[in-house]
Amino acid sequence: MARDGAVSVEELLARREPGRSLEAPFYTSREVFDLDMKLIFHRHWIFVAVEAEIPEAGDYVTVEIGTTSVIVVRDDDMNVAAFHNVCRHRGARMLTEPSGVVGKIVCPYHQWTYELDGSLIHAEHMGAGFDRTCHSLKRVNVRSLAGLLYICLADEPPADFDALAEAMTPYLAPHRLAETKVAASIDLIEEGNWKLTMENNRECYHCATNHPELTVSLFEYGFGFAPDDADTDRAAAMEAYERICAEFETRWTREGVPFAEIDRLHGCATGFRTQRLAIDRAGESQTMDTRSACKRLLGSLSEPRLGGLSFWTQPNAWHHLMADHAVTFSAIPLSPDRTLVRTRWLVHRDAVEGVDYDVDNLTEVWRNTNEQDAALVAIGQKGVSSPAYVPGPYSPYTEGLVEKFCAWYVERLSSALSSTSAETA
Ligand code: 3BY
Ligand code: FES
Ligand code: FE
Repeated sequence: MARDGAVSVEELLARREPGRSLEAPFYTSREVFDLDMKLIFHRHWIFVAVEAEIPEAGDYVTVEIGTTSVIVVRDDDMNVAAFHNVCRHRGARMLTEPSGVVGKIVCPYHQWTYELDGSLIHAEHMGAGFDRTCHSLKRVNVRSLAGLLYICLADEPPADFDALAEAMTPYLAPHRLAETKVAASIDLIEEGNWKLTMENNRECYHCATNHPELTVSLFEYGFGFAPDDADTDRAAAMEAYERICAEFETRWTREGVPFAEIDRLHGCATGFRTQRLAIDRAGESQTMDTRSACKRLLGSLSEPRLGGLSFWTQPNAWHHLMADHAVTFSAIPLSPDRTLVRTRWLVHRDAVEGVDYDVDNLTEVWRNTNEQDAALVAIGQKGVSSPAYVPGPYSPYTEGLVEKFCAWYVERLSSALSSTSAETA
């Protein structure tokens, strides 16, 4: 596959140097973007929503991945189902709002009507020989991971989601995300390629100077930091951090919440990583005073001082779960240089706004942090678009997880391209 008569994407992948950022076309070219949509976003498990957005039968959200629109709906049996948002008559998009509630799915064009299980129950003027059963909505694979909803647009989704679910369910379960409600939700469009959004998320090299609100609660060592940084004398700070971690481990053990790091960020289709991390000062939450933002704790947790469980999935998500609230993030590519970052703040479903929590206080840290990250991604995109850009080296101490993101991406795209060319050979 030749790109503008220049180096092919296969060649760019083959010559990618581990430990350095990607070459410019990975962030700027339409051809790579289209491959990303086809081979990454249409073939892997993508985090798109939370169960709390669709608590009742008929509640739905629509999700746009490139030109593909998906309806994620709570069906009449209270299960989560997902369908292509494409009418089986002449293909019209049926639900055009980002969210809502429906009794049945009715196409606005000629009123073909579908049950929430996707079956077509009404289609006027189609004649005696018309078989409704052959015209159900096309299903999309959907899985709830303890309340986090992942879809996969491939007919045969990667089977290793089961391994992810098995490993992660004990970590997520105590927070009972399926019993939360969405207290706030913000969509932010970053002016950068989705991989710049993800790379930025996978390091905290930039935190100390760019995130004054986040660094009130966050220990930079937590985020994939490899000790023994030859440049800095951190021995005393690391020792203090380790003492604090030991205190948290005692509380985590008492509370019965798993905390050991799991890192399967690459080498598999459904890459992920998790780690329960200490929080600075009061130790409770990613808030401006590091105390719980919500009085009602999640699930049956009784100890507010639990730090936060961080959970990252390839290719497009990260989550932070504390004792009192959780924040979920998804990145959805819009174009080679634009990415939607959707953030949702979840609190116990019985928590009362104004009594148990204040939305401004709950959202202050990540509202600001997201804006700061968006500005960083935008300057990143501008820089990599310059002819002067050449891939630069990652820090071995603070950017190990960025490398793992890129390694996963290069691995997945290369293997998808080689199987695609084998199929067409
Ligand atoms: O949310 C995260 O996981 C990363 C790490 C610290 C900053 N950040 C956006
Ligand atoms: Fe949907 Fe005709 S396109 S009813
Ligand atoms: Fe950041």
